[in-house]
Amino acid sequence: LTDITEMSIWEDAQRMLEKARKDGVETAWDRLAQQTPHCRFCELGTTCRNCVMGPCRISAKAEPGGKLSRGVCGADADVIVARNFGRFIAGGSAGHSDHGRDVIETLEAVVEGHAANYQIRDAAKLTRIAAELGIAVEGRAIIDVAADVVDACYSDFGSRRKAVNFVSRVPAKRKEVWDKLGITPRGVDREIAEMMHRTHMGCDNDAPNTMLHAARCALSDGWAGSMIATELCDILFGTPTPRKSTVNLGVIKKETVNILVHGHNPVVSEMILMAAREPEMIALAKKAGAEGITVAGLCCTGNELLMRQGIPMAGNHLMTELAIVTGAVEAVVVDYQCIMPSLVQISACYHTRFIDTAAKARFTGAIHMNFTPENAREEAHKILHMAIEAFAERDPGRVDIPVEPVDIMTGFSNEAILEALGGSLEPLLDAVKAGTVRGFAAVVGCNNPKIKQDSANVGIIKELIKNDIMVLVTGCVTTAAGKAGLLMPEGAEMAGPGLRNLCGALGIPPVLHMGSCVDNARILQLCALIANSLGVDISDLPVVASAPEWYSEKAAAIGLYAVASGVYTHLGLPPNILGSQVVTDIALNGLEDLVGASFVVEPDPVKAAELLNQRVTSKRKALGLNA
Ligand code: SF4
Ligand code: WCC
Ligand code: FE2
Repeated sequence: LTDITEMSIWEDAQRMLEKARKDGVETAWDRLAQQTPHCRFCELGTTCRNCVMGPCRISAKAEPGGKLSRGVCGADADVIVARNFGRFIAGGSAGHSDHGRDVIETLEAVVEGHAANYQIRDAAKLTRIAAELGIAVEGRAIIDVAADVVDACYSDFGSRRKAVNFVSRVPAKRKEVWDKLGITPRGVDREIAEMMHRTHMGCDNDAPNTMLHAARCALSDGWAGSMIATELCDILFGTPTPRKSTVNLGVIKKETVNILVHGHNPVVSEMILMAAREPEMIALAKKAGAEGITVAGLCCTGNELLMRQGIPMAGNHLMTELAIVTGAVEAVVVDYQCIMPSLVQISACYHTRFIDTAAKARFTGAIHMNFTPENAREEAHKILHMAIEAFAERDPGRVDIPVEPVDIMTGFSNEAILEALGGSLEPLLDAVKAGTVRGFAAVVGCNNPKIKQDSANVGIIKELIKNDIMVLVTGCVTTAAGKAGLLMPEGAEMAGPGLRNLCGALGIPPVLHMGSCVDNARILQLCALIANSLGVDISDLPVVASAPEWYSEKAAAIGLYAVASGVYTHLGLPPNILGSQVVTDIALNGLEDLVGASFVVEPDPVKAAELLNQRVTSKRKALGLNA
């Protein structure tokens, strides 16, 4: 891969890739070329390192029972692939859920009175969630209610429950499916630890059984870990409401001190933004010769601040390296997840300060700030000072900001959607029944340098809206959709007639931004709300999902909890499971019989959209609606 026009569909990316070459900066695409071809055994999922009798590998050509068909312990390809997949899912579930736990700890610090800079910004939502969790709210101080919510959320992580709290949101028919299979999620840490246990040598040596637990583990992420992260962040930072912002590398301004926030947990980035908006900081920046301070987002912490505060988005996963190459970034402030360690080296090529903030996600060569709910404001101030200092070191001769920003709309929480509809889902359901909106597709996930950046993300969305399927985006697909003009009401011109009319009437885009990756929990909840109001299961709805350019363990966990919740889910490239026919069959077919939905793998965006469209059609017909 040497042709820059084949690496990304975007002008800002292509221009920065050229500059990176000129500046001697290595990117993920360069390293992918060095790593290609990848180890075939690992690609197929048939290597095992779970004990030191190995490592073992199963030959793709091995006859059953023949040479190299089993590891030293006797595990065959099916067992090894299922175990590897199970641990992959456990990793992703752990990421989202530990993030959720950090948010609980922040709310707890507020309750205990030692996090002066955080507060309960949405008390009404806190009361609503408390009532949902069966906590008394009448006549009680909000802080006491919050204390009980903290306890209830912590209890979802342990071993004392038969089911996590928000299973109460799940349609009855779905609960029956889970109970019958024994995959109702009980506790987040429990399901993750059990996955590690089962995949130890000599435990779960039956691939289908391991796969079922992988589903349970993923469900504990979607309906507890991620859902808690979303709900408690709304309580702490405000429930998103529709607002306007901008996107692409053009949001980085020549004239301002530029700070990029990257990672996932808004507990850090909210404080950076708060400090950057303080008049004394802005005055300091002006004294240093800048016109002001820009805080722009990368990946999901960017999505969190975009949804709630309307900050501009500089880019998604594969733009994180390229954003620094503009030469106009004073500081990159990271928390955790999806942060390429290469950013430390790239920052060092410019005047950029690379600052990590989490004890659990440190980067060799970074400036480390130990952020806690207690010291957040002081640490944020120190970071602002560093960024302003760095501004003086910027070399104007090396600055290139390649494009003008594109306008976007954001902030479509379920609460905001309901409000826009006048307080009830009925108008939307009527539109679905009439076929104005034929169905919904959640298009989510990452970038992966194996795929031309955002070609599939944008390609699939465009095809879906043409077919009057309303698209919901989260995570890194957001930036892709935004850059393509799909997050503005005018984007509806690219939609089919039904969706175009509806968007025109409501003044909304055909693609709704619903948040970060943990905010896929919002989409789960929306599905449950729709299913409950129709008295059906989620798997009966004309709802589909897609992760066209996914790369991470977390994305796989999201995909699996979507499927296990009844949503047919497309992946643009397969997980490393193809070395087992049994596991591959379960993922692509077997799950359909078990949970009423399955995965489908298709690299071509047009073909993928057609498969999703067919699914929507068949679900509509089964509900007795016009196709
Ligand atoms: Fe090999 Fe079995 Fe050990 Fe895995 S668990 S490394 S297959 S001996
Ligand atoms: Ni979520 Fe994927 Fe982005 Fe990371 S931030 S790259 S998991 S979509
Ligand atoms: Fe994310």
